[in-house]
Amino acid sequence: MAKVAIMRTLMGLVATAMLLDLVAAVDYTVGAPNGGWDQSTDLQSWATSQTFSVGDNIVFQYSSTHDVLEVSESDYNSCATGSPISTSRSSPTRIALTTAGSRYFICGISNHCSQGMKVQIDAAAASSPAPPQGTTPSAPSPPTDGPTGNSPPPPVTGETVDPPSSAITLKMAAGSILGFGFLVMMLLSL
Ligand SMILES: [Cu+2]
Repeated sequence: MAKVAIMRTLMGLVATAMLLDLVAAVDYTVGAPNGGWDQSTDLQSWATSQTFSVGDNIVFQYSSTHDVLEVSESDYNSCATGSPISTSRSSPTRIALTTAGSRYFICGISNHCSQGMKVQIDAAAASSPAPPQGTTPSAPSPPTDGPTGNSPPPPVTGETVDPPSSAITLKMAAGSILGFGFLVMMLLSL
């Protein structure tokens, strides 16, 4: 009996975690969809067109002729590559935005940074899920008696806004696999 209760609790927890993961986190592929981590993409315009929040991830995808250095603001401004906070040379590089604030990334190869291969990421505090105007998920009204003919069609409330990056599907897949693996491990240990 206890096992069944534990299993149900675990399954509920895993399902909840997967759901929260799906709703909350967004992967932003740098420069996507029309560009990338290279010298020909207007990376600053890309960054300012996005809204990054704590919990999101920044994903750099690049060829072997580039790398990713996280640097200080002053090193970012001067394209100084001598003392990076971190260095990554194997694409894809995935950066988790764990705190609010600004982070600075440059390419450390040759003079790519001064050619524009740099991006500032401003992460906002994780926003509470305040729905935009007009989509307030109010309680569904009770069904009317028969077809009155003048009630508007119900709004589609289950529709999610497409994230700016298509990488959310990868995130969902990874979360599902992790959640399922966790569940199996817990069941085996019982
Ligand atoms: Cu480069």
